Amino acid sequence: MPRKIVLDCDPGLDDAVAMLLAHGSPEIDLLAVTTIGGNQTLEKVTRNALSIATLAGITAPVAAGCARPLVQPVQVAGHVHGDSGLGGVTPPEPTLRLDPRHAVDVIVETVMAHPPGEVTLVPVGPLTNIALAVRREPRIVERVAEVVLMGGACHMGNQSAVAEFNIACDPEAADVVFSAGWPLTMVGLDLTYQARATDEVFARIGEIGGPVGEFVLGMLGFYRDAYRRNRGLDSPPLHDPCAVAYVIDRAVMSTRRVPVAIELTGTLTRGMTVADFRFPPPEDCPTQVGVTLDAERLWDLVLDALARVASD
Ligand SMILES: [Ca+2]
Repeated sequence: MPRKIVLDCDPGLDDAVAMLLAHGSPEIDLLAVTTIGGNQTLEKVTRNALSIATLAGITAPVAAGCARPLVQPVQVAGHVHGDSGLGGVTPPEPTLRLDPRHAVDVIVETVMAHPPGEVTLVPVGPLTNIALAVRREPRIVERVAEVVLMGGACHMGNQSAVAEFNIACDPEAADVVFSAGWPLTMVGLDLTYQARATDEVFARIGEIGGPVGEFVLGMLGFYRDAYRRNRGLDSPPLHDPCAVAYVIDRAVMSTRRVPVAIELTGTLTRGMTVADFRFPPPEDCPTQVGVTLDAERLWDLVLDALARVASD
């Protein structure tokens, strides 16, 4: 049975690949795509989600969520994802219509419409929609199969020295999501920095061709340039697909069970995911973090999925 997921995202270059990975994998049943302001404004990321859905033939509902975080002002990542949010690539004009419902309602309705333990939430952007869904319908916490999110970092951040972008965008929302008590896997920077799009990966994507292959190659070229410029890295880490990959195949990464709390007040550390590795985790610890990635396995999953989408 394919795993049913709701992908909550802010496309975003790596989000776009996460969408294509979910759509192109027979192990995943993509029930809905919900959007959240993050890498770019809500308006732009929602348009991007619709464009990617159009390009890939995704027919699941796409619904727009929150334009800004719960408490702090909005911040976007144009220096990484470009003014459009998809680098220098012009995606096709969307033909898919936006679902009229708010993303928070789509998340709640989708989870509640399925039997307990069936729907997995995969947030790969700031956590505002997910936090509001918990507040709107607390029963989703018991009802989901699990939450597998891209965000956070146990050691080095990217938005600050210790905070990762998705969590730093809306720490209060992250606090709600991390303390809810549902089974939660944090696929953080420690893990995703092992998912490097190397020259070999670029060459494999180049072989896919067609509109989908060209689109991904163009996007990732922009992304690679941004990481060279901003970080001095030749092979950029592709964060968001790692969370989707873990839903497809548990063997793609090792995990460690550990309590994780969100720092809300530190002047230098706000938005940090504080993972407490000191003791054996409590028996009922609901959170775990990704530790070691099987990069070869990840890229096989991504490349196979892209090839499937391209040939459809
Ligand atoms: Ca994202």
